[in-house]
Amino acid sequence: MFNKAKNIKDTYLRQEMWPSIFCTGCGIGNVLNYALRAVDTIGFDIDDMVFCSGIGCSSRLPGYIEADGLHTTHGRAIAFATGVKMADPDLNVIVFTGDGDCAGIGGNHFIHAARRNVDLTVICVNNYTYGMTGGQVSPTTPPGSLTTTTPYGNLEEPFDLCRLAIGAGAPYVARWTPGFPYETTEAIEKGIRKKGFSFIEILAPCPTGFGKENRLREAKDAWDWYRENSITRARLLELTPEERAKNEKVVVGTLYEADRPELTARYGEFVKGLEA
Ligand SMILES: Cc1ncc(C[n+]2csc(CCOP(=O)(O)OP(=O)(O)O)c2C)c(N)n1
Repeated sequence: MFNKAKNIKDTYLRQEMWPSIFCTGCGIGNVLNYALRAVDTIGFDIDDMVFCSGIGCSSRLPGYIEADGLHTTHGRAIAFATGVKMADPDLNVIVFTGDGDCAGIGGNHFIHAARRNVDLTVICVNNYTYGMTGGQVSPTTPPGSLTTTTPYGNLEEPFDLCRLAIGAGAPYVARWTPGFPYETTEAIEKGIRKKGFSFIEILAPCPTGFGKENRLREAKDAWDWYRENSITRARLLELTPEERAKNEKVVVGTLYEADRPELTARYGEFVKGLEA
């Protein structure tokens, strides 16, 4: 359990970056808080960590952390992170990404890193939209939603990012919303500790981009919406098969855990074999 009293801001953040760029009611700041509390609980030396990101509001997060970071190009966070981890497997590498960054332009890097099982912790802030560029439709926008590029409602089916990660081979996959602070923090902690590709999707409100078009502009409405429209996996399993089949809520919780050989460890063994 994390230390609630600890002043995360003074301990881990670049003071000169304050205040943040995030809009009122945005969930990205919560994600940063939970991620740093997970790091703090594990107790890694921050100098042994690298925070990577692409482009987007969520991708601004490494810039706030007093640690090494790579704020790269749109969609390429996981590719850069893979390079960092392969070059120095002793580093603990965390990726902050958005739904557009991760599953739109970066979709191929995402599935291949999961397939390769590179030891990365990918924290994807899914706000159902391209937040930074003004609220366009993204690969996770729910059908029917209004966005600046779907003014009559989104006609496409969205990706389920967690199912995509599981299908591609990720050995640790979890989904939460910021309304579950302890569970989200614990999921990030587990993801960091996992030797392999960990994917933690955090559904987070974007009141300015997605929210303004979909009656979720007020922070309270958005937070209520996430609470009312999500169900924990544990609760879902308590329902009858008939009730479960009718469930339309987003399932949150640990969605998959397995053990698979990790790439940098395999590569290290391979190199040792050559030297022997
Ligand atoms: C190659 C490239 N294409 C497009 C853009 C424009 N762009 C910048 S941020 C962004 C969307 C970010 O959305 P997402 O990854 O979901 O993050 P969010 O801002 O919602 O956190 C886009 C399309 C870019 N910077 N580079």
